[in-house]
Amino acid sequence: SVVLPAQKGYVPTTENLRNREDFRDRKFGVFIHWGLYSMLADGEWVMNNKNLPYREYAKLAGGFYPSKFDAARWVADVKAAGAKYLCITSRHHDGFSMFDTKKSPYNIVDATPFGRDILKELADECHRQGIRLHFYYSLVDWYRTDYNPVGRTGREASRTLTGEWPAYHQFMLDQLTELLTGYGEIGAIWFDGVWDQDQNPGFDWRLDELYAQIHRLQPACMIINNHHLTPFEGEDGQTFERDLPGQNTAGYSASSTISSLPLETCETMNKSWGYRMTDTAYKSEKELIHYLVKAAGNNANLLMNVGPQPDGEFPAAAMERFRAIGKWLEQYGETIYGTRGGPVAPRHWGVTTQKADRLYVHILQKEDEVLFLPVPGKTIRSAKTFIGKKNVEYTVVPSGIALNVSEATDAIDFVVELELQ
Ligand code: FHN
Repeated sequence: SVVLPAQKGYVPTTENLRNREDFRDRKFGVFIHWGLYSMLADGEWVMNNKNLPYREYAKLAGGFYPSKFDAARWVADVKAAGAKYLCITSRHHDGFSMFDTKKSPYNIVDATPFGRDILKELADECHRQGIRLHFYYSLVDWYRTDYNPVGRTGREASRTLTGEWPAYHQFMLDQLTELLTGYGEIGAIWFDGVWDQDQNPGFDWRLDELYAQIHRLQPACMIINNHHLTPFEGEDGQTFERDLPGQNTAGYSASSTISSLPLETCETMNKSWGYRMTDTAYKSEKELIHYLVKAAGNNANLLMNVGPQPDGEFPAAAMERFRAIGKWLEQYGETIYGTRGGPVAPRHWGVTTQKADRLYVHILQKEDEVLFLPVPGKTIRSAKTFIGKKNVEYTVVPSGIALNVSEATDAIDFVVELELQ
């Protein structure tokens, strides 16, 4: 019963609509969860999960010195993975700002010996290396005393809660202003945490004011809000956490629908967002590539997470997977980048993607010798293996196209390329 007013009467500008299509074309992004919590190596929720007193937790800042952080390296690694955008936590639920904010001393420049604005360094590199930059921004704050007291998380007895909500809202507004005026062109602001107040009847996040300010400062900037609901007016994209659109395995609200806005699925490479030393449960290269392909077949992007170490490096296991995906994309990128979900709904065997007159049939799991595509009325010029361009036999019938895929190999993704008439 949270009140979530939309940015009423929002009409996206031409630049915004262009940015949305550009976002869709990029298909693959890297999500970065990095903050003070990384030092405790137990995930980004450690403060809440371990009931850590916020004043003690804040002292981590005095020891934060990621000596190996190199923005150029990060962006180069993200590029080598084949990703085309990056979304980084500007401030997570712990309330620590990873940028040079003037609105609170609790930030990476003023409170750590490192003293560098890593968001600025990253922004400069992203702009230089052609990677689109998105900022994650938490609505929840476990540090500030003016954060609304009645929330689901982050409470701990010693904390004085004043609930001076308007001051907190103004703080967010001011910080968003800083993020949209000091870091060049921002592809998207990615909100998180609406759920923290969902047991607080009548609570109003006043998102409409935040949205209006973002669109006023950078009309092209997309607003994505990980609220797990059907998008509200004022939003420019829809994200699905650990879920392909419509799959609804991760608590996506039953009443929500898939919108016509650009879609994105975010997922972790292991099981954690923030760095967790004990989490070695990394998905295989094949699983991750399959997830990327399935996202594309569902007309969505994949935002794949990495949790950098406290020293500022990406974990070696993540780097291995980055390189593997990058290598795969070097070969198969044409069937992913710039495509949209194809005309055949995702199936057990795989998905289809489409770009101009090309239809790519991604066989992720070969089932039969003949694969039937229910695309009535479609005629094709040719059917070829994407790799090697060998002719694939096919039969066109009124209800669709039957492909002879008896020669499909057990490649990670066996792609048949159809040239449409
Ligand atoms: O609570 C956060 C979590 O720490 C992480 O940031 C993920 C990323 O999608 N979102 C929240 C949970 O919905």
